[in-house]
Amino acid sequence: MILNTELEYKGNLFPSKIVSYEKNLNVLSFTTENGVILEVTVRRDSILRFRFTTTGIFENDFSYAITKYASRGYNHLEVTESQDNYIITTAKLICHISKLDLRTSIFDATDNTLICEDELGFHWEESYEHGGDIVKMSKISQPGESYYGLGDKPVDNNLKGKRFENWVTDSYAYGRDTDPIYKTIPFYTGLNNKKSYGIFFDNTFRSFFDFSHERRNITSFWAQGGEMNYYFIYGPNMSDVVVNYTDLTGKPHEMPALWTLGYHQCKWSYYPESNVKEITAKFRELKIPCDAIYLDIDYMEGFRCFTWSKEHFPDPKRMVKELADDGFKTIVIIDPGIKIDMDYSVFQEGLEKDYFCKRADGPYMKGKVWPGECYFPDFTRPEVREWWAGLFKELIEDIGVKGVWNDMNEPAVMDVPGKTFPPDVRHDYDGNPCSHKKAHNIYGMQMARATYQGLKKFAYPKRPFVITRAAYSGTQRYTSSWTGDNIATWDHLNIANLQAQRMCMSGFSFVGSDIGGFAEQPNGELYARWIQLGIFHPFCRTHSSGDHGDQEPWAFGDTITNVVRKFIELRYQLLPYLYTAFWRYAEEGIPILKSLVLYDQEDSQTHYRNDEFIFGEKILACPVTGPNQKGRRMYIPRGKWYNFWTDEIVSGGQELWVDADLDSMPIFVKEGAIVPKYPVQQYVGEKVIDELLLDVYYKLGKENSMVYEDATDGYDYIKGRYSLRDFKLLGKKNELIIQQHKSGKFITTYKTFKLSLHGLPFKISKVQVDNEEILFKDIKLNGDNTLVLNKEFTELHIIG
Ligand code: MIG
Repeated sequence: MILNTELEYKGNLFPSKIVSYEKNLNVLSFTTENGVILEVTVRRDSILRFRFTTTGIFENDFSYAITKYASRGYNHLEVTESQDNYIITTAKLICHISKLDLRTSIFDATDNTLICEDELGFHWEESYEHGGDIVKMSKISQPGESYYGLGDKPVDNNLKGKRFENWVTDSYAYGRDTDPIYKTIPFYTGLNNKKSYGIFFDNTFRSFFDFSHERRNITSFWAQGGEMNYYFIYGPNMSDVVVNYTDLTGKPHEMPALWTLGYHQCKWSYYPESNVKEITAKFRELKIPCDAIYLDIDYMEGFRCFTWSKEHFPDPKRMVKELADDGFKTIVIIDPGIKIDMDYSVFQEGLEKDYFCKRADGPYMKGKVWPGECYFPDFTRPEVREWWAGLFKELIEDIGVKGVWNDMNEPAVMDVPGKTFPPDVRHDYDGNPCSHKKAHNIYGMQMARATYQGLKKFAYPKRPFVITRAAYSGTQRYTSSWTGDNIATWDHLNIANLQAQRMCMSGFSFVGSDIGGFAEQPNGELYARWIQLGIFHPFCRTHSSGDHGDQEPWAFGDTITNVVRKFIELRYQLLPYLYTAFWRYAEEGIPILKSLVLYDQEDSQTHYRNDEFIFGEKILACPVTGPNQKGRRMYIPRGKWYNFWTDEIVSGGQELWVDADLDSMPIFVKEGAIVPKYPVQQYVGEKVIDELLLDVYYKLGKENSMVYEDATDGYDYIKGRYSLRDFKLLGKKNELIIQQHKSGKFITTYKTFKLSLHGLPFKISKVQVDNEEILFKDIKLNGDNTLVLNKEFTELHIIG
């Protein structure tokens, strides 16, 4: 990582010895003889922030990534000195700071193991080209250490041996190893000796990470400007690292409406109106569940945002209502480029109010996108975001559009080198004026944020729904996201799997890929296999560029249609399960998908696994990733698992062959799980749920499960109108006990549970509910090990 400039007289500069130290509550400052200041903030026992300045003064402390809702506070803080070090001790960490050169080493406070240690530590190089510093950090990579995270990088889970760049980029038809692509999430977790920590380098300039690539025993990161400013987050469980990173950069501000977790259909483009109607009608005719239909850029008048093509969509309000009556939510695309056109009110207003980005010397930032020459709002100004939010009034409140899709917000510019703004463009950066070098990576985030504010306001009392392509850390607070312009190939199915897992372990769970591939045309088999993967992604949408042929569930003949329907139906059955996982993500920051390493880091077999993942808490899924397969080998994590299709029980900690013809895929359920299911609906809310199915998987021993429900939309849940069921299962040789603890004030429409008992090792002779023996005729015990009973029990005994 010692990247010297070509200019010989420049090179790495280093802090010298500490000459003064100050402590201000939880903020510790160390000043060196050559004027470097290191400020260490103890945010929590497990989270330390390191910030360096080389000029003796810090910049205004401002971050788009860190949420004001982040938890703070620690149980213990003590600073001592040894001959060579200052020593910071919290309840979880011990941090040594070398008096000689500010290098740090961090240890686990409970057993003194070394977690992470600087090599050169902080150093910098003066930026000859643009001024300021190129700020650098290098750390020692322990033998056997693994690395994960970094957002949407299209590579295998374990990042060891690779180098990456962070610069948000429109990447049409990217492939494996293309770097950088759409998102910048400068957060990684390291795992060594069964202990995991995370580093979040909160610097929005173009940045780089090198994981033992240039030098085998060194991991480093650097940025082309700004401050060396990073958070060290300790686990030792990787899931706690991810949870704490998500706490720091924010959880979704609200639950998504349940329909947003349904299936979405998209194409570039469905138009005119008659074509949209044909598509939606076909879903209903073929009984393939679908909740959302998308309008890509052609719905507009000459690609002008916030307009409708009179020719193709003469009466959008009527159309949107008719679609809604049939259960379809309409989602429209909105790009950042505003067409230069004096007769276009959005342009006029933006110009009058001086809301568009400008070049360093004053002219507007002019760039070509779909509408032709455009200007671009400076979304880093609060008043511009507010204006932008206001523009959604008609679209949402009047016309009834239910979601907005932000594309091209890298920002993408056509026909120019670099495919984006030049570096001199100025931004307000919320009162911290700067160039595009600093604002580039957060531009799309701020656009999505402004869009979110508009939807939140005008969709009220319903919940907002936004999708974005570009993102920086923290964007998950406002919006969902997709992985951009992938290709209809088997390798891209693998990439989609990796990207969804990686985004989830980077704090951003509401993601999915363009199912089937955006560019080119999948065959039916690839499409079906991709749907099988896609139903396990938090955001589930088919999208394609359209010019390569049709990509609807029925486009590949009946056999494929039937497979696709079967899996989308499964998605709809699992909605309460997914909704519960989402609630845990929104409440606690627990990722919705868990790569096996995140699920069981102590099992070193998981450290290099890519294909298998845990969906929610209890379901193990693994896509089939190649053609002509009748099954595949996969790794089953430790513990016992039920084959979802056959109920056969397998023991984990080993690789197994699993059958999976085209109409199947490897799915397992953790023993002891209680999985809630709804009946198949063609769209969320089609049916009143009059019974909740609980799939109960017997286990000898204990297991907890949860079911979260609410009104599926709106904000009542925030006031306590939700229903949370906590189930404790205890299986004995001759008895199965389920305790239910219910909280929240929401009353579900159903009165009964239908329990489906899997793997029960005994024949039921007696059932007791809340200490009273229930006659079989009252609980409807069916011959197939299902039983129906009142939802209000607190303790159920099923006795053999
Ligand atoms: O330059 O709006 O990634 O999903 O269909 C292409 C047209 C612009 C790129 C998006 C894609 C969308 C397409 N857009």
